[in-house]
Amino acid sequence: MKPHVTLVNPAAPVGAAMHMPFALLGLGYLAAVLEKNHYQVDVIDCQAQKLSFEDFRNEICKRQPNIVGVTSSTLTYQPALKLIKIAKEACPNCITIAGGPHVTFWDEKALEECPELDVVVRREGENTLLELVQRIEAGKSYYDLAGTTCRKDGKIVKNPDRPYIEDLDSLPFPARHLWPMETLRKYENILYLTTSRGCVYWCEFCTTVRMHGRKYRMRSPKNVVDELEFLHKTYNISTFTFCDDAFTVDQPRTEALCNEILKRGLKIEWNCGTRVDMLTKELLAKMKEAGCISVWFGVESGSQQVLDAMKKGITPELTTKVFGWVRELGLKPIPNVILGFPSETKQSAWKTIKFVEKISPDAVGFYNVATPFPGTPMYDSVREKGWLRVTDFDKYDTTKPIFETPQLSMKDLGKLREGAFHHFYLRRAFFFDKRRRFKLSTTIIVGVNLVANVKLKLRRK
Ligand code: B12
Ligand code: SF4
Repeated sequence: MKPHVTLVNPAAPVGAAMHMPFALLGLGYLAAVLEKNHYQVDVIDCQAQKLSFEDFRNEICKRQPNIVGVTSSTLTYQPALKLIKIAKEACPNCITIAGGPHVTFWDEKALEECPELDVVVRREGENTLLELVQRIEAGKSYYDLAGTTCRKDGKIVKNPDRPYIEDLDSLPFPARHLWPMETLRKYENILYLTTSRGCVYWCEFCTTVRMHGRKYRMRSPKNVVDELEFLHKTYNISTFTFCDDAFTVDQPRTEALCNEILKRGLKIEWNCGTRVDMLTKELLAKMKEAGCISVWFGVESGSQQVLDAMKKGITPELTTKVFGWVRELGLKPIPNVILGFPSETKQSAWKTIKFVEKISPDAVGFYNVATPFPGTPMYDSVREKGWLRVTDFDKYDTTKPIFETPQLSMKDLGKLREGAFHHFYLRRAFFFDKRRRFKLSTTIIVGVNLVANVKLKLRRK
């Protein structure tokens, strides 16, 4: 009998900062590969469907799958373990699998911490999950399966890594039809897709490059635009977000992708994220012509010393120059910032806050708190130095201080982040901007941020 597989996305812990729900690409790809191989597969997205643990129990009880695969980031790791426990109670014969950027680097610990968990799939999951399901179907053992960590005779066995998928065009498009797409579009009328995996940089805080490899693997422009066209026709949606960490690593490919969008006459709008050192003004102009409206950048810091400590490989001068080009062309640049990276001081943090206000006076700044995710050099270093103070992963949502250094306490870091938001929204330049003046949206943004900061303060007391 062909196994029935249920893939699960946990909800974030209560109180964690979270994005709008959407059809997750990781689970979407896994489901699509299983469907292509004629397996029965469905998705329970606890976040999108607003399911409590008890709702999940009822849902999984009804479905009685043979295999339950749960995804998790660090933030959703503990909820994921709870779901796995519930799944095993509700379907005692099912095989439970966990995958994603947290368990990839927490594999042995996850199996120790959760007796109900049978297998961890590390890194990219499509081929590993398919082979695992095929072996289960054939009644074969899977204890030696590349890319997994599992149990054998009461011991935890870590099998070798599986090579990455080189030909990304060979993958089917994510199985978004397994999500309640009409409900999701009420949250946001945007679709997400990704055109590459991996990155050529090696930033100290980054999980992605350690998950998907220090090599940029790309889908062809034709394959990407086929997906855009398919999504546009199927869901009648015209706004897209490219989730790639660095969309423009291969600039000729980005240009070819834009040309393909233009050639097919697709009337769409999109945004993407990239590095400031991987763009030219000409490429930005081409991107705009092809529908790009805004670009996210990992600005991270306004201090060269902190950027160097992060191994980010950029300078504030280059960031300023590229933000200038982006604005000149009428695109919206959005800076992503990390406050509190080891070696940060109050002075360097304020330098960053002022820097961001200078280069991006009108776009909302994203001030993340440096968060040491397992698998990164930052995590190892913070632990080795004895700086780690918060080990409850439910708090790892990048808004809460997790560690302190001799240069910066957690209390100061928390205050700096609050200060950054207050400063950003209460500047004359923002509030009295003629284009925005008297707008309800400005009042709401400022109000929401003030309330959030007051709540944060109260929680900390
Ligand atoms: C899109 C995105 C989001 C989206 C959706 C998140 C999601 N759960 O997919 C949103 C905007 C909501 C988001 C929010 C956050 N994100 Co985010 N996000 C990404 C991003 C850019 C792309 C994810 C993606 O689609 N990748 C492409 C797919 C194909 O890869 P994948 O998701 O890794 O899935 C593969 C494998 O992991 C594996 N796999 C995954 N699940 C499972 C399950 C099973 C059963 C199996 C077998 C295999 C398997 O197989 C999949 C296919 O190959 C990644 C970076 C990246 N490139 O991955 C960061 C990333 C996942 N995010 C990160 C972070 C930190 C966050 C936030 C905490 C930040 C914040 N303050 O908002 C929150 C936490 C959200 C949450 N619920 O976990 C970190 C996670 C680090 C960690 N250890 O947890 C990453 C890796 C970025 C980074 N630079 O380090 N994020
Ligand atoms: S450039 Fe971005 S994706 Fe690449 S290693 Fe640095 S943070 Fe990660």
